[in-house]
Amino acid sequence: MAVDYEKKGKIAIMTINRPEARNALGADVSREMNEAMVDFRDDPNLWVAIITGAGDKAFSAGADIKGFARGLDSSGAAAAEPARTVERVRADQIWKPFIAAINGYALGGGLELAMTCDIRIAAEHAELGQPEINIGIIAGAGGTQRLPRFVPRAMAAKILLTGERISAQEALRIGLVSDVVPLDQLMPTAMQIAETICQKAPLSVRATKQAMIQGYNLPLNEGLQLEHELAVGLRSTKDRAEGVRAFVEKRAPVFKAE
Ligand code: DAK
Repeated sequence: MAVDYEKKGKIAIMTINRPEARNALGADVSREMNEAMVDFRDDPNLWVAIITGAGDKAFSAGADIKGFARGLDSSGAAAAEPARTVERVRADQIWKPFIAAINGYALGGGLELAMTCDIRIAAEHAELGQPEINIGIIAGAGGTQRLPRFVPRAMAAKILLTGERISAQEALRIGLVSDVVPLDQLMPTAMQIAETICQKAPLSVRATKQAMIQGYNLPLNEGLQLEHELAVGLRSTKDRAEGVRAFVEKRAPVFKAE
């Protein structure tokens, strides 16, 4: 399998599994990641997903450059397929939250995939970058658009225009990741964050993500309107009644995504 897909309670774990190719995003990864994404989106018992890479070298080194090379050797059409992986696998089109556990290199499409996740945490030795310009393409799966929105513009420009990698510590400093931890703490930390989110009201979590993502590109007034509509939509949920009742009764709430 090019992607290992596990379920631990309410948490789905998607592990890109091509460590010998630095978890490059070939067509097989694309297909299996899409299947996992659809299952996660549609399974009511799954509330949070973690994406990571197999081994300790790479989260993902990006699109499969050898696939590009094969495309150059033939019609050229095949070259487009690996690149589309990162475009199709977009965690920011599913309102359940995603955590990227960056266990090594996150380069090109690998970083673009991590940037579609809501929370990014990195192992201490991880390196992040957009090296596409080294091979005559651009960061074409969202990199030129998301990176300047996520970090200060001067830093985004430096990363995108030099193709140089930055360290996990530098990624933390500029706000591209939220946490840097020793490698052996990476998955425990990701699981702990996921479990914390799983204790919250899931419809509230999803509405919050939707409001953040859809609101980002709206003028403030329209963003506030969207927020208002999502807030009103939650007023009649069973989980809201349960959350309020549990607070009054001084007990932990039992949320059911209803
Ligand atoms: N693709 C295919 N194979 C890769 C690979 C990749 N991206 N990265 C590494 N590998 C393979 C290597 O070829 C090598 O294979 P063998 O020689 O063993 O057969 C094996 O993985 C180990 O690699 P290294 O020997 O190089 O390992 P190191 O630890 O020394 O270095 C590295 C790791 C990740 C720093 C280095 O391999 C590297 O620089 N890799 C390339 C990273 C890169 O340039 N990534 C950007 C790819 S372009 C688009 C949408 C999206 C995209 C494009 C267009 N459109 C919608 C149009 C996205 C583009 C990209 O992501």
